[in-house]
Amino acid sequence: MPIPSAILTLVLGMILVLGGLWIGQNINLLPVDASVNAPIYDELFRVLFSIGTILFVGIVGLVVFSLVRFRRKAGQIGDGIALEGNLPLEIFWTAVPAIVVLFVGLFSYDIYERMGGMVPLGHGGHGESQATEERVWGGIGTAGAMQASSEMTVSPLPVEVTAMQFAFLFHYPDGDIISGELHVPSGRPISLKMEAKDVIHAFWVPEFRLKQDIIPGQPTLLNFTPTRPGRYPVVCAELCGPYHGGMRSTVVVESADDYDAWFQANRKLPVSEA
Ligand SMILES: [Cu+2]
Repeated sequence: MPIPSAILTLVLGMILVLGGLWIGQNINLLPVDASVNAPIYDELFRVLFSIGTILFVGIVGLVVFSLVRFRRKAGQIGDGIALEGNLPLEIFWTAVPAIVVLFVGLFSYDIYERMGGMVPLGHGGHGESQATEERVWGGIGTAGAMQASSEMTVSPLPVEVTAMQFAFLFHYPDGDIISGELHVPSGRPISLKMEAKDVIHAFWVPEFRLKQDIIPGQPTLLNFTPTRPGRYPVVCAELCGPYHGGMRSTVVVESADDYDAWFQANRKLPVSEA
């Protein structure tokens, strides 16, 4: 007795969904996670990867199956049967993508909020900018940074980032250090205030899962807490001219002691408070 096609479709559908979920949970395509924001973002990526795998394998599988199963038989000429209108099927294939898109949209919003994207800006480690009522245009607030250190006794480390064709410059107001590499201590919240000199650039560290535009004349903020010592690339992620592809720097995440040593060796100003 042949297996009814409805049962077969159901079983294949379940295998597809379970397989997609397994792949999303167990196959990791991303670089190491090196900030507090990274594991939050990775949750979203795993879900998107599962959905993408299910849709890709399901659709390509169906196309290949149809190519083989409904192939023209020898001696068969003329048009196929005229098919038109199937209301339940049309409702089904409209509703499923609508639900998937709605779910992904709401979930993305939730992740962005948990990373600090919805926190009002201007409350970072740049007290002086608040005094002058300078307008900040966008960025990631301190929520993601705060989650890291449950004891919020550590104040965020302020760093001013200047982007230009084709380099990043990092200025540490505390010690008046200007560096081509971003040095940050692991475990401490960092608050970047960024502005561009010429055209729009973007600060992107894949290991941090963070990316923020840097705009001329409109400062943006990016708050994060690095968690894993190492050297990670800082990549310009906004096409900014002919040498955009070479616009890279490095973020060096070090232990508090190593960072202090670097800071003391490079600072120009005496620091009032530790
Ligand atoms: Cu650039």
